[in-house]
Amino acid sequence: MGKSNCHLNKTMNYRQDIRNIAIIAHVDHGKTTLVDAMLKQSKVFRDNQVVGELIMDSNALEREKGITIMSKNTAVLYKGVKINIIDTPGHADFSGEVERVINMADGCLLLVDSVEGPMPQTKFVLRQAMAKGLKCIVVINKIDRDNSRMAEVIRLTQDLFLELATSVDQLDFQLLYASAREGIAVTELGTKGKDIFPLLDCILETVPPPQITSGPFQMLVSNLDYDNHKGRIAIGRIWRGSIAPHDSVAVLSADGTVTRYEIGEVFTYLGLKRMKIEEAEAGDIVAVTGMKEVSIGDTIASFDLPEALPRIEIGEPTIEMTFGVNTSPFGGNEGCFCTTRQLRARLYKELETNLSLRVEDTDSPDTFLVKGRGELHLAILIETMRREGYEFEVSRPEAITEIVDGNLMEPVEALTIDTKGEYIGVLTEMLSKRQAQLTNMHNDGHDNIRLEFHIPTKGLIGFRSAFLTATRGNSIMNTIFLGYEPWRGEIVSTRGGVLVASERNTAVTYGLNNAQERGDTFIEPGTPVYEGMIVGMHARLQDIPVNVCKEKKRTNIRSSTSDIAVKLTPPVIFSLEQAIDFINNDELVEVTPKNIRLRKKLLTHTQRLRSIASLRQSIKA
Ligand SMILES: Nc1nc2c(ncn2[C@@H]2O[C@H](COP(=O)(O)OP(=O)(O)OP(=O)(O)O)[C@@H](O)[C@H]2O)c(=O)[nH]1
Ligand SMILES: [Mg+2]
Repeated sequence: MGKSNCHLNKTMNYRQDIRNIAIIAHVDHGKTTLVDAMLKQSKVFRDNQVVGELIMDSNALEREKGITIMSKNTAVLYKGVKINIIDTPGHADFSGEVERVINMADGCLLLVDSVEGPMPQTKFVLRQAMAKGLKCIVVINKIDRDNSRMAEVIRLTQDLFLELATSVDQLDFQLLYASAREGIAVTELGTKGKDIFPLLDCILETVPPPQITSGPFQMLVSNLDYDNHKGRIAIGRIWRGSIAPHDSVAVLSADGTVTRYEIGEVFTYLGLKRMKIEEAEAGDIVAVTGMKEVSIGDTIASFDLPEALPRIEIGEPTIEMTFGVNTSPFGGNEGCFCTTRQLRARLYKELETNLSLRVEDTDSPDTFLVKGRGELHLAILIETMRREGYEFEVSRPEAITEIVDGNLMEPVEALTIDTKGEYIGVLTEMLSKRQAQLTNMHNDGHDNIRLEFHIPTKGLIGFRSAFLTATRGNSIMNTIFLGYEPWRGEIVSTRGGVLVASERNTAVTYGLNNAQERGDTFIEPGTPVYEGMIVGMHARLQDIPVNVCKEKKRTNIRSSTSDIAVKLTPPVIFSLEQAIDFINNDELVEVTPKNIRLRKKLLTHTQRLRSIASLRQSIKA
């Protein structure tokens, strides 16, 4: 391959020794498990190396939740060809990750679960892949499941291609069947598979090798990493030329500035390792060090010819909430980083890698507005910060509205629910209160019902936990962003009131037992509480102050606390996501490395009464 310093003298070429593929699918359809199989069978590990499962889900939260949150690179060697693989998350809240990395690939594996079939996120990611012109291989996965509906799933997948294809050749896709968990893939249904190699062969045959242009170096930064010794690491695909340590490059940033750097080290991927190499050429996916300031979307180019590649486009966030310094009476006691300065720095730092996130300062110096793709997107950020030692408070998530031509517009999503006949009534009732409109209903004849709705994003906030309770965990829901539509008016909150601690002290069994006569409690005896902290909920609308610290008067010796303890119902303990889902506009979630507390914004009963009175006044006026 001839190298040229003159960009006018471009020659097109292909690198037969590389394939770049992204693995895309709806959540849980088996992407990361398939990557496991490819890694294990292509022998990138030592024979005795213990590698486990879902190897690419390396981050602690990913392992706990069993989902992929960030897309990651790996590579396998097969028949002398390096297949660079990009594993992506399937949850709609992290779809920004798919948009971010998909342009490194020339082809994609679209996984479809053999039982669930194409789901909302299957459509979203396939549309992304088609827009980028990726060559698609469809893998019907989980063929080992005994209730798989192969013919139906294939038909639905073909329908999806018919709907989304922008050219005829996109309709022509390779179809394989796999059990990622068993590590097998076959090209014909009914044949017995023994390994994953038919899939790797199919990748070599159908995914075009990277097309490269000769000329000075040019690469688009699609991901960033950080190493204490090496500093910032920029990851991306080389589109033109080659790169070696000590090369002189320019970083072209969003605002048009051009900064000169000397490349430190150059790495490529193999298995879970980054391998240091002397030179990398166009078509490969590499990681390079040496740049102090570089962001995702920037172009790194030869200093002789600093030409920028088109920046990565990411959809806008739909949900916002505030992150503020913890103003509770317990504020500053449990975290390592509690100040405005620390909170602000951490949030703005997140923007470097979390591309679909937005952070804005607000009128209040202690509070920041954070915008994301969904409740889970923001909840993962909160949980990550909490584990890093940050302490702060967050507000209820709100849908982000826009004014277009003088009209108030709000985000609307498609909601798909897979359920049983017995729940249709309760679900449609719950959803109509949340301004959802039923758009489709399908019964497969075995009482498996699929309901499809259009629902404003604001109607989805707090819906997931109510949904799980109402269907006793027997149904699955999925959402996908549709677009902005005219504002449909406020939704009346259906949540009941809360039990609010009336003094600062420690909760005791006797006090909690009294509180349980009014509703369900959230805390164990021995929990420190403060005035204004939410300690329970009840069915009626208004909030009730309760004294959970009240001890029984010591008059009757026989009634020891033990006989009361028997009566105490176990508390309802919220996860972080449930807590965020639960709170109303006049409430906050206090997040510390040790605790998640719920509180009223106004801590004293008098303050709250006054605020209600003044609200009534203003409504009257
Ligand atoms: N029965 C069966 N289960 C599978 C198969 N492949 C994956 N699974 C299971 O499906 C679940 C999800 O698998 P993952 O590989 O994490 O799915 P994913 O697509 O990477 O999920 P996200 O990254 O969160 O979107 C896990 O419990 C897997 O064990 C398969 O071929 N057969
Ligand atoms: Mg995954």
